Amino acid sequence: MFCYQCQETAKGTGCTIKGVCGKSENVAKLQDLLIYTIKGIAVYAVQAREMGIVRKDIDKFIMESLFSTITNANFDPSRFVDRIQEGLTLRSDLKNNIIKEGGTIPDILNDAAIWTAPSDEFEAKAALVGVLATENEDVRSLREVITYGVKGIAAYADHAFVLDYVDETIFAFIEKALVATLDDTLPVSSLVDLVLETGKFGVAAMALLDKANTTTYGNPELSKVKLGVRNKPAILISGHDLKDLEELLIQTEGSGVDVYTHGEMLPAHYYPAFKKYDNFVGNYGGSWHKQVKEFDSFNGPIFLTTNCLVPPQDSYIDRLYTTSVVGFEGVKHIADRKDGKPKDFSDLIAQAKNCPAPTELETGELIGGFAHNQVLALADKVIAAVKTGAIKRFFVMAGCDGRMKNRDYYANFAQALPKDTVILTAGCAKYQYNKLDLGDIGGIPRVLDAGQCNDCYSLVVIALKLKEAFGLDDINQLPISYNIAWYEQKAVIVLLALLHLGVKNIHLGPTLPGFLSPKVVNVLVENFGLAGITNVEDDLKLFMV
Ligand code: SF4
Ligand code: SF3
Repeated sequence: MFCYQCQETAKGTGCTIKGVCGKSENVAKLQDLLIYTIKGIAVYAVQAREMGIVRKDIDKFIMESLFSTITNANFDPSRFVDRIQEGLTLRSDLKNNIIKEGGTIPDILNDAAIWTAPSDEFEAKAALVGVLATENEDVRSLREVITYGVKGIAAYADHAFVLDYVDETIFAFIEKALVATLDDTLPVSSLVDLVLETGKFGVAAMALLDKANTTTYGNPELSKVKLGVRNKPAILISGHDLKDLEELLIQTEGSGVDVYTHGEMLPAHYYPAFKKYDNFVGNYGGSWHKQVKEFDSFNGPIFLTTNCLVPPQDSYIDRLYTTSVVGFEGVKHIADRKDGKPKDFSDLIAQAKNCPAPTELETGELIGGFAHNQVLALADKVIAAVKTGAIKRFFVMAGCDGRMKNRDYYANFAQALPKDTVILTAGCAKYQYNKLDLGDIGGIPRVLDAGQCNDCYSLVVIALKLKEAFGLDDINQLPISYNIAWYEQKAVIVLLALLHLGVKNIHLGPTLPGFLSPKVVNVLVENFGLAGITNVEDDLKLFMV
């Protein structure tokens, strides 16, 4: 196997025996083959689209397949075998569709569009089509940046899709980009352009999801979230899917079972729509990698709606449930919605009733909900604070958390920041510092949490509004520094989105991606001032000049 799509990849260069994330060789290969399969489907999808044939089933399949291969989403080999088989069937169906509508299939097609094999030969096929099949390291690097960016787009588009928000141009781009990664004639310069275009569609996907979330559940607002527990049995929900949460709250209401959030579901507490549920108690624990300890002491059922799932411990595996693209062998899976009916959580609720209440980990509360609408409502105060010098600088410290010890850089950095600075955050990176007492500036908290990783979009909206308010021509003239932490492929699309918007001098850590070749790093350094991190002291000096 070879996988280097996440920040924790072995030695910073690639997992070759088993994933640091726990992904087996078998699953890694099947994921490679699934990506290859959807690239083949995309070949026909691009042609079909040119003929005016738009197939929702194809778009959905490609989107969900991409999402299922992101880090910590699905570890179940049988799900990938099924998906590849379904993909091959869909591919011939789409091909026949084109022929039926009068289209001509070219005589020479990429192998991705024509290969076929029985499932017992999938692994052998996968070995020929993985990441390393592209020999030139710069071409490979650019192809993978595009592929990982598209995985991030797919994840966000999928959340919007669940809420019935769809943008056809996003699907068209995903398909075009996938086909481009098969094209050996494409010059490096075109691949670089495509990387930036990927960022453009990352912005589109995040904007779409923002619209879907805020239209459906209201604008996030300044909220206090409890960290303690009550003395009632409960269900813990994690991941990013708000519709799953809504259905769970409806079904648990009045049942005597409480609901708590974990990891990236924390920002759900900021949405007005969920505040009416008395049994929606608070947030339990920290970011995704803490789950191996915290799921045990939660005592009740745990429901994983999206990434990040880590291979479960025996102590709670029988209380774990997955849904949609998430999966793990031997873990119960909640079936998708069918015929307009909600998902069925009766098994979780029944199990919860027989479990003890959660063991308390901490007490107190967190403050959050500073997405664009809330921050803009405070704009006068914020602008005045900048003008008087009470706020000297903003630090965007959004992105992911991770299990490696060197992530404490972010906690130390947050603590070392001068008291006249404000942290803007989104994503699970915040767990490194959101429970530190960093105080406030004239009533404005020093950590402003916009929400989930996709809510980085909010931070961009805020930056653009500040640019306008200060009458600046360039977003880079604002007193904002970017010290972003990344882990998986949603963070890749957040980075590409920021680059597309013209944000310069982003610092990315804790390490630069292993999938960036030295030459590609140079392009990003020269054109965008991209940099890594060093140590808190030196980085602070650099940022505060
Ligand atoms: Fe390794 Fe990350 Fe790939 Fe898992 S997702 S196999 S940790 S590079
Ligand atoms: Fe976190 Fe997995 Fe990236 Fe959504 S939950 S930011 S790592």
